[in-house]
Amino acid sequence: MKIKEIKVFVCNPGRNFVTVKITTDAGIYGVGDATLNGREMAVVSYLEEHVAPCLIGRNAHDIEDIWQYLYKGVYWRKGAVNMAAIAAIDMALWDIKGKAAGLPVYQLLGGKSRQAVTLYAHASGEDIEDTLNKTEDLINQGFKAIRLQSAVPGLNVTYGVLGDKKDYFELQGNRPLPPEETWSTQKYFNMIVELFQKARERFGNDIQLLHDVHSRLTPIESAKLGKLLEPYNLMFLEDASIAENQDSYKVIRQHTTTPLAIGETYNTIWDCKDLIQNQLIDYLRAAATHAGGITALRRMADFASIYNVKTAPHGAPDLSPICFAAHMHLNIWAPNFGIQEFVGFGNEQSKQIFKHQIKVEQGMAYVSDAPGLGIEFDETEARKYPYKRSYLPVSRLEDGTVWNW
Ligand code: EZ4
Ligand code: CO
Repeated sequence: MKIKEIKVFVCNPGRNFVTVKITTDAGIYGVGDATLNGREMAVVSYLEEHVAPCLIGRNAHDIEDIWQYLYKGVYWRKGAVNMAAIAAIDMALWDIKGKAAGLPVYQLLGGKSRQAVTLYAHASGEDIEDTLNKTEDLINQGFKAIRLQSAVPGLNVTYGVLGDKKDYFELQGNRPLPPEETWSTQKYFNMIVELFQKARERFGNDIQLLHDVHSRLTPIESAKLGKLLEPYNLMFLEDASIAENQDSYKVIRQHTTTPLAIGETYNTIWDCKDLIQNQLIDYLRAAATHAGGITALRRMADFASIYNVKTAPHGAPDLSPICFAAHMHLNIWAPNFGIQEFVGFGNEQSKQIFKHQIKVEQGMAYVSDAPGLGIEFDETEARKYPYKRSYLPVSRLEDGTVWNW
């Protein structure tokens, strides 16, 4: 079964998505997600100019060999653009193999380790009361784990809430230049403990609570936050600090028993090898789209399992539903799966482009039993919503210093 054609699509049904479609001479095709928010066209060009020509005529069944060929053969290993391209090719090849075998991808990985995938939803509010009201709505929908974010009083914009989100949605996925946001650790600390204290008062101890710091704190500030939040028993604290220096998590770890999660920006196992083998984290958030696909994530999950680290794949709206489908197969298989982030399946336009049978009920997701990844990509629908240049925001301290991001 030879690779005959590789096409790359960029569509924007509210957000940009980069999709790869591989067609074989057997008529079977597969799809993969290569979305890299804010740098989409770099991946498109990388795929079209540099990756696709090398793959035409190769055996579509040779997933491992193609992965190694692209990863090692390039000489310039790793990197977000490179790994997103490899990831999309890899996902599409798993999709093809599953379709050829007549089996869903999770069966090719080793079968189910569980019947359903636990999800955590987002409650992002303009103030504490708003966040808590949104949390209550999600509890009423059946979610048992919820990520709480709240705007920081005194800052013009807080990432992911308030100004940031409004700006993004009003412009309909088009931010021609990066907006800038201000950060103050002091102001954040004044809000964050109250948020979780009130959440526990209102919702009791049975619900799992999570929080994403978006890497805005230094290691010692993270250590302090972890300690302050211990009474509220978080499932995990995400991206407390940047860990380009993986040793920096030793500072956090030695001070707090709040579980730690990191990894949504990671490209390879090398970004988290020390974090995992020194047991400095509890959950690995690497995403199939950004860390080299199903082949790479399977390997990372196995490595993490040796050190009691669970998987908790990134599930933000800037990953396409193809990535979510890939995660579903990994999640239902991985013995050390922890939890999956979930923000819905996008708007109506998105749902017309990406069609699948994943069911969500009472905060749990049920994998599709369709062969392959179990997701269809409608090219004609996608063409109706062309690419729009759009950036993630940049963060600065109040004195103007570019801050951790
Ligand atoms: O900042 O997907 O856990 N989710 C997140 C997201 C990310 C965006 C960046 O591309 O942190 O909001
Ligand atoms: Co995050």
